[in-house]
Amino acid sequence: MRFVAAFACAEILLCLGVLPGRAEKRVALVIGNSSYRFMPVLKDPVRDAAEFKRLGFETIPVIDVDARALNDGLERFAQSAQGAETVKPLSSPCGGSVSVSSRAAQPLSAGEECALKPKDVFKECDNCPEMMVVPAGSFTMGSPASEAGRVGDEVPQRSVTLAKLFAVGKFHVTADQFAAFVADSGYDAGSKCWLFEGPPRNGAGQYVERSSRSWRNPGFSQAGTHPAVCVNWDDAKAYVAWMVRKTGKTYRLLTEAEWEYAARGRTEPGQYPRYFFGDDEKDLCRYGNGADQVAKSSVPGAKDWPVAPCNDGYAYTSPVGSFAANGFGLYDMLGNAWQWTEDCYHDSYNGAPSDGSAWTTGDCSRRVLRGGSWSSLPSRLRVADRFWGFAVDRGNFDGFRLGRTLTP
Ligand SMILES: [Ca+2]
Repeated sequence: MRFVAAFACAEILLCLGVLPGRAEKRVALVIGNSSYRFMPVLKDPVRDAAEFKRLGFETIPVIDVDARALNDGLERFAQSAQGAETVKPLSSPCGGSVSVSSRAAQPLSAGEECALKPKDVFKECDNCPEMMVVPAGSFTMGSPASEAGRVGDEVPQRSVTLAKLFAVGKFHVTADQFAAFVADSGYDAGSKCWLFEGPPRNGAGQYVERSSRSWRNPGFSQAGTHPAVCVNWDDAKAYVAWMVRKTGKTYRLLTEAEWEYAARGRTEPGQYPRYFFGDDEKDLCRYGNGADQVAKSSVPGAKDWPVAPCNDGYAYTSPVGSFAANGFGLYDMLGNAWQWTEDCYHDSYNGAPSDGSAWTTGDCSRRVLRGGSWSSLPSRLRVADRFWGFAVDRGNFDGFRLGRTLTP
């Protein structure tokens, strides 16, 4: 029996050889095609082929040829390698990377998806959100008893493992992106929304539901690059269903565990600071848009808010990506607009899944919101903080970002 090893293989260089000491025959197939868009190009396939020949390989060079000649080369290789036993390749057949700047906005091919690695960014249709690949890992979900501002629904702490890498919206879904969905699908996202309103004279404001308010007109001025707000959980799910129809891919909301993992930006269990960047509330204004000095001075009814001791420049929503990213390269994981997740709300983690999946049993009229918003005080911007909303309610502080399962 011939015993053949594959080694030194790049995407477009396939080589088989016989293990030392058991040599009968060595065969190398070198494919160099400079028009491959998604694969690293061999710098000098002609030299590579010559080098294999010098090493005693029967070499089949297939370099910049048409489909027929490529097939001929593959056939010759198949005949020469017939009966050979292949030992595992020393490099992955999915070695490349995918960059949003170098590819068209179209669904990923199987090869592109296979090649993804953490911090790769892709976009699968025009007007669709950019997706960031985050690594697999484990983390400690919930907050320790010692954490300032901690609330009772953040316990018990537990270790959660995300066994596979997955993709997370680099930003919130923006007003422009939501508009593209509405225009394309005819979806009706309602005309009533909860707002924070100040009293006619000085005094504390309150949250009220108003008609004639929607994502188009949330009660403050927005550019298309701001997060879509006044969207309820059902609206977010409708957007997700549209993305699935449009791309054929596994778009979805993030699970609550995935959200907290992605917001932490850490892949090891441990005790973490309150915010993904540390504990100091003064730094909040570098990493996100929360209730800050400018909100306190310009939002009617907010003059008594115990806001962050800094100025982030925005009283209401801000353009997505205006602040520094976290360790996974994700923007606005704290502040700007609360983010709907898939999970039904429970008032503790007793019985919660530990594999990163969504908790979808129990009372599902309330769904989990995470991350805080432009109107959130520093304690509500803690990564471990949890909030909920009725799935049917819209608020001008609520938005969402996408998740996507990756294959394999
Ligand atoms: Ca702010």
